[in-house]
Amino acid sequence: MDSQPAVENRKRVMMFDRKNYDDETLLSLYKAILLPRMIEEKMLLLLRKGKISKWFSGIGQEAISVGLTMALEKDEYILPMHRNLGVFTVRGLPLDRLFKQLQGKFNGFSKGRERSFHFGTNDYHIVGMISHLGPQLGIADGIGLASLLKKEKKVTAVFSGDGGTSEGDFHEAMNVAAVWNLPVIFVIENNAYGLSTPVNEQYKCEDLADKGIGYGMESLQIDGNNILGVYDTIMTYAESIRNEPRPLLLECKTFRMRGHEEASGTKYVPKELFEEWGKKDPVSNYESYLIEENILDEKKVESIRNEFKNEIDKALDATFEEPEVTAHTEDELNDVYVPYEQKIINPKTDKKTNKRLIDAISDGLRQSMERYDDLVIMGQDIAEYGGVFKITENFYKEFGKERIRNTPICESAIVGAALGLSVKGIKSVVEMQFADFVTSGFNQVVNNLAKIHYRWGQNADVVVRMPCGAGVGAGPFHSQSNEAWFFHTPGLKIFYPSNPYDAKGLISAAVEDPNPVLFFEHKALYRSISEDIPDDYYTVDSSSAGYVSRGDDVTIVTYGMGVHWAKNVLKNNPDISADLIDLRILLPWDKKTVEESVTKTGKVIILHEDTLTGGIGAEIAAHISEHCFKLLDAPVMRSASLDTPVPFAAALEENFFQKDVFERKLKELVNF
Ligand SMILES: Cc1ncc(C[n+]2csc(CCOP(=O)(O)OP(=O)(O)O)c2C)c(N)n1
Repeated sequence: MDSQPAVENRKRVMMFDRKNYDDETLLSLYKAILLPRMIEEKMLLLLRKGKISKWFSGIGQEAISVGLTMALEKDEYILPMHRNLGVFTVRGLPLDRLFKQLQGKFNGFSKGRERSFHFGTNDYHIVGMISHLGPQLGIADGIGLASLLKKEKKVTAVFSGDGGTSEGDFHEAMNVAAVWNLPVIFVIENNAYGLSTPVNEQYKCEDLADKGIGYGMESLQIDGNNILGVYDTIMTYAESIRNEPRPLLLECKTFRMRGHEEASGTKYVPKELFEEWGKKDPVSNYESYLIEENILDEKKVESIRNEFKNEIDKALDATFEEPEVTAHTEDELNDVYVPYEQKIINPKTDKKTNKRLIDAISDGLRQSMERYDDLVIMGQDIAEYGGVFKITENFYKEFGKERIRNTPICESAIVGAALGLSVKGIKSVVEMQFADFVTSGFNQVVNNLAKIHYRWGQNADVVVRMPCGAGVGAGPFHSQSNEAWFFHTPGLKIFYPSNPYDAKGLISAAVEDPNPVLFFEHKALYRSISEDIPDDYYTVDSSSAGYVSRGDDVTIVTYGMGVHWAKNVLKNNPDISADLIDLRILLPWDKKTVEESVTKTGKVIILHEDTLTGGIGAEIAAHISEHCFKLLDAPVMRSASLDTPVPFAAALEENFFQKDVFERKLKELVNF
């Protein structure tokens, strides 16, 4: 550790304006800012003794977390970052539970699964960060949107560091909040460094507050070390925003008085800066001010300190007394998804209409909108334009533009916003214009939607619709089958219907499911297949695969377009007697049905449109080889598209699919 000047300047250099705030308020602010400081001082001691592992210090920045949290109402959401201990202490989280969280104990807030402040708690209206910093901001948009939709007159506040403002997520979240007039306060804690990077290497504009102008939102810069200033600013703006919803960008100038984290040192920070900012210490300046105002005296300071010291020591004792967490595999696996037992809903009448796959999805979505009167659909061009595939055509007339929301081209912020809606108990469907574009929201899907339930028990009640697949001459970026990217991520569900009946029943089932579902829709099937499907609302079993045909010689496991390719090959080869299994649900996939069939046939081939290497077929093949080895009469085979990007020209695209290879391999397998 580098040596740093102590922060114990009793001389006051900061000016305070108490306005009309009474003594009691001023004193409560003092207590609120002192507690996190004392906790941190204790933590730093423990760190040196090796009793705790890592610490991101907020010393010198406490006025921001504390002033803001004190000013907001208790049920207004705050989305803090890694230096915002004050948010947690002001919200009144029991200290022993908070310390247990910081120490990875079971009785913290994440059963030992998360580090330090990477957790949330709806009891205290806090949504914690993930390591990636920026994705927080989009979630705040969703919570703000929920407040608007519920007409709640509430403000949401979200934090970013100066470093975090360089992320695309910052831009997207600000833009969405501005366009939608969301009641969100974006707080930048500008503490001069992002890890070792000084602000002049982070951004080019004069002040970060200036960025607000570009987004068309109000913005201002304040002294982040002045607790009264922060408190008063938030009090004033929060009240105004509650009544006239709109975003605010608030840049709080402050300084990071310690290293990025304790082990990383501060060699790169000029000593003079510590001296300069040490004088502006937010706790000692405010304490001196209150003493001058006769609201505090040395005796009272001592008694408050003693009280806090006892509280902290007691909570730490309880924390260290709790044994280290023990692992129970079943409990770990059980918390990946929010517990949910699907109740399959049958159509009320026998009435049926012939529908194409695209109409079936549209039908299921419309009826889901009727069934869940707060369900929101978000996507690019989905309102008046009806979406590029017209799946939501005219929806806005029936359900309004509040619930059928056109979005800016901000995939990350919108998936984040969907998670924010879920925090507030609102279901949502996000339409990716093309499944390919999910890459721009990838982080939110695999790190936020997928992991949040396991991390701290919050579900992500979100469906992401994924128009996918090739065969439409659309080239490498409008044709991909990218289900395998998500198949590897615990916490997600993947539905992939191959026919109109399943498509309607599964989109409805996806909306019913409180877990995050990626819903794949093959574009080339949208208008090429149709069948009679129920007019009424219904859901399809979302835990099992389906048999398309039954036979004895061989098992074909496939899904999506593969089902149609396989059907065609079997039609042309009536002598092959095959169990054709349509997986329908790729994650978690139905092992039982596949194993049952392989037990009968002893031969299996897995077929998919996605490319071969690392595809879903690889996992299924590995599973069968491991668990059904003794039942097999031939090697497990796979057939998939070429390991290349999807080409544009028709002849190349057709070759990419390698359909003839499937037919050849199938025959080889049957004759093995
Ligand atoms: C996407 C991403 N890139 C890099 C990092 C590594 N990292 C963690 S914190 C940090 C600096 C953040 O700086 P800033 O946003 O200013 O917040 P501060 O730590 O100063 O409070 C970096 C680079 C990360 N967590 N996430």
